[in-house]
Amino acid sequence: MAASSLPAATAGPPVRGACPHDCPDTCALLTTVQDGVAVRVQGNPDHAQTAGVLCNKVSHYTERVYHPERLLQPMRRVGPKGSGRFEPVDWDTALDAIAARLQAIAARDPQAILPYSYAGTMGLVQGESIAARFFHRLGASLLDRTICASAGAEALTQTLGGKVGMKVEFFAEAKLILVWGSNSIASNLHFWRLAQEAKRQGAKLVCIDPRRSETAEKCHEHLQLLPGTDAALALALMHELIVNDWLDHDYIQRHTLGFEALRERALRWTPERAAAVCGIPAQQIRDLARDYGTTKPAAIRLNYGMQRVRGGGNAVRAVACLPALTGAWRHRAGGVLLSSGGFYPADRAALQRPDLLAGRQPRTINMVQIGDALLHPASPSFGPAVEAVIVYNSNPVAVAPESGQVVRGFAREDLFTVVIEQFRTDTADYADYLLPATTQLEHWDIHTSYGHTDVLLNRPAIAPCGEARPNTQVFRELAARMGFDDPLFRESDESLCRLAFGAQVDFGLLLERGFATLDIPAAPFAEGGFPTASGRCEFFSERLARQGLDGLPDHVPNYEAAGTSSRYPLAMISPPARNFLNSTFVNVESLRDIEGEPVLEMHAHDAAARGIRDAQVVRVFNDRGEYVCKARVSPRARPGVVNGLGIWWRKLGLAGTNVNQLTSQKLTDLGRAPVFYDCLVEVQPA
Ligand SMILES: Nc1nc2c(c(=O)[nH]1)N[C@H]1C(S)=C(S)[C@@H](COP(=O)(O)OP(=O)(O)OC[C@H]3O[C@@H](n4cnc5c(=O)[nH]c(N)nc54)[C@H](O)[C@@H]3O)O[C@H]1N2
Ligand SMILES: Nc1nc2c(c(=O)[nH]1)N[C@H]1C(S)=C(S)[C@@H](COP(=O)(O)OP(=O)(O)OC[C@H]3O[C@@H](n4cnc5c(=O)[nH]c(N)nc54)[C@H](O)[C@@H]3O)O[C@H]1N2
Ligand code: SF4
Ligand SMILES: [Mo]
Repeated sequence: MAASSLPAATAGPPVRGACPHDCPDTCALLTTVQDGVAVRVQGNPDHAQTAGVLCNKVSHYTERVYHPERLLQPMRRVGPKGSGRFEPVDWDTALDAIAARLQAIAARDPQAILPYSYAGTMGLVQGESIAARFFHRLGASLLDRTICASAGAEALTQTLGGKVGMKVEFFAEAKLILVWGSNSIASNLHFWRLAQEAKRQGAKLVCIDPRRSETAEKCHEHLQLLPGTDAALALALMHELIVNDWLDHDYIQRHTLGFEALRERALRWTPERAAAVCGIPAQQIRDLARDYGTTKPAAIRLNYGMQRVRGGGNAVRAVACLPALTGAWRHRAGGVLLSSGGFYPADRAALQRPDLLAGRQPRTINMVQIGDALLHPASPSFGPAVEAVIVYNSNPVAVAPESGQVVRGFAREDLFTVVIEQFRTDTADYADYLLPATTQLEHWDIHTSYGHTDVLLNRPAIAPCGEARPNTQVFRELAARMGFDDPLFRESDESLCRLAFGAQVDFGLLLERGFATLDIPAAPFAEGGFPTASGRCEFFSERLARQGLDGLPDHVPNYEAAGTSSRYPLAMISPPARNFLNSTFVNVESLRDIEGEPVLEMHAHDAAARGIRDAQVVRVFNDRGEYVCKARVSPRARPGVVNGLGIWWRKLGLAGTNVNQLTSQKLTDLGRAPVFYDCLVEVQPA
């Protein structure tokens, strides 16, 4: 471990930490340690957003940390790629070999080396700090980290000026809440708590989701639209707001840009037209518009469900325009929240040091298209073939689209693959060297959130298990072996935690309480002041228009829209299973037991038409591949849409694949993001 001036607390009061997972709630943790062993992980009752409650997954955290299959020592591949056969080696042997190989490749062209990482931990330090410095100094290919949120992020940036919105705590005071594209009970539990509070105070809750999710069934209304049709719905809502004059003309005039153009566009979207596109009754759209236009304050929890289709960016733009039309922003319990990430003054450049590129401009590879990238030969436009990939904080073989291609890529015998992991995931099976990583209970980190606006500090509660090391330490040691001798490669984790916000956040307070609240006004856009260039909510985006794109939000149909193919008549979405977090936790037995087996939810009509009974094993397929799972004939699925709950480890599924065998590597309209829920399939009894 890097030297640190503060000892990790190992006895006495619970150790304050932060949940590392990719979840908007970013809970404050309290870990009870006895004799050096973490015996319990609980929510910190002093942290308002956590309120002493954790989800079921992280309540089971010690099972994950002390799991019998935790990787506890470095391993070297002995069997063929993908076989998962390894032999233990010591750290020095592994790091020497990796450094030598990377050096040899870098001597020809460092761009042949690709880092691959995402949000296994959301921590700023165990995420991209020393790792980014290392790859920048090396001149490796850059990774476009688009696999989750970049369509919505780009859409918000073009509309509101950044990843900003309502403060989550004020949803409790709203009188109308639209839960749009989110199964909050599964994936945003602490928001759901606030929505429940609002409900008790008389608020109406409306869910907009193709699936009758756990959340949808607990709302007053559910608009069960077809996947990828949210922009049409939002435009029809605008139509109704305009023709009924449920508009805040003063707010529009003073704080928005492009109303006349938007008005003209929206007037073309009658409820009838949208109803035909969305596959829902026109009256349901009219009723929602009346509620939205006449209830104050009205709040929208906009989430990721709608973004994972071709028109995901436009859909977010359309929805993000609504609160400015009605002036909902005037009230602290009005507006929209997609992500609060843009409020944080984190100094990512200080952590990641892009200046180490020293003028070089390596190519950028989109992580969504890792399958194609690994199989791409050298060419003048692409650059060198990828010769080495270093994976940390991610499980691409399970989570990236079109897994057939991803697996073929990782199976290349000439590809040098290093995986830094806590477990032997589907991706780990393809490693040449597999290095054991610490968990959140074993390392320092500092966290922003995309659901609230507090900063959280995570102190290690226990010593690293076995020979596991923090990501930072792995990259420090590789840097030393590659001759990168600048002191910035030796900076300690605690010092990186301090650097993340510099003087902007009181580090003493973080050490003492574990969290600090950013100073943001309760109703940040009550008087406009959006962080766009114009300072207004931009209905019309000049910036998009200059790129040759539509300046206004519009409905962009799916690449693979429901009902457009006779061979593959069913639209498949693959939202998360409640007891997993992406592909994390699939190997924790107590959680996997609750999920049972990989399932595909089907409407009774679609099942009957195919002679499929409940619990029958089925083949789900399209031109990209095939996935075997169990059919669950269920009212959660609407006719024409099947729900393949994710994201199982391939090797723990029924026939060695998961839903991503079927998804495509195509990209969204904005933000270069994946289209996981824009996917046509057919289903047959297996
Ligand atoms: N338990 C659990 N929590 C998680 C995760 C997890 O895997 N498990 N993942 C985490 C991550 S990485 C993220 S990004 C967030 C995601 O969190 P959210 O954005 O809240 O998304 P989900 O819960 O995935 O819910 C998406 C919902 O959108 C619906 N949906 C699918 N297509 C469409 C569409 O076209 N339009 C509309 N309106 N809805 C659609 C799905 O049926 C699903 O109910 O959750 C995080 N939290
Ligand atoms: N079909 C379909 N596919 C999807 C989605 C979907 O809804 N449907 N959702 C997409 C979304 S929203 C996302 S965000 C991506 C998520 O994709 P990923 O970010 O790859 O998420 P996980 O599957 O949770 O894998 C994270 C891995 O990081 C490891 N890890 C955790 N902490 C550390 C650490 O400190 N060090 C190291 N070295 N490793 C660590 C964990 O053990 C885990 O295996 O998946 C996407 N894929
Ligand atoms: S996964 Fe989400 S809800 Fe669960 S403990 Fe972590 S931050 Fe909280
Ligand atoms: Mo995500």
